[in-house]
Amino acid sequence: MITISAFEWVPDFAQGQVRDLRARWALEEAGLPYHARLLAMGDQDKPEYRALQPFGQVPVFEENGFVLFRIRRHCAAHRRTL
Ligand SMILES: N[C@@H](CCC(=O)N[C@@H](CS)C(=O)NCC(=O)O)C(=O)O
Repeated sequence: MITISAFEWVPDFAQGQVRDLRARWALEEAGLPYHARLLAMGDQDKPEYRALQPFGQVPVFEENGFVLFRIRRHCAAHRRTL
């Protein structure tokens, strides 16, 4: 199962602008099931998340131990489907 990280909460100005949207939209369009890993405030600074995304940003794409944190590469990873 694919997991995409996202912030549990963002301020109004950022609603609909956060980059997990692109990955999630692409997966929805492709009909690929995924799990959203929602980060609470401060979770992005925890060592376990920094190990996946050294800048503490979203999204991170995870699938069977394969991890990506650049959004355009998320789509490239599934280019045969997308
Ligand atoms: N190059 C990264 C950029 C990701 C990015 O800028 N994420 C923003 C949200 S749109 C973020 O997590 N910002 C929080 C922060 O930088 O602390 C990508 O394309 O995935």
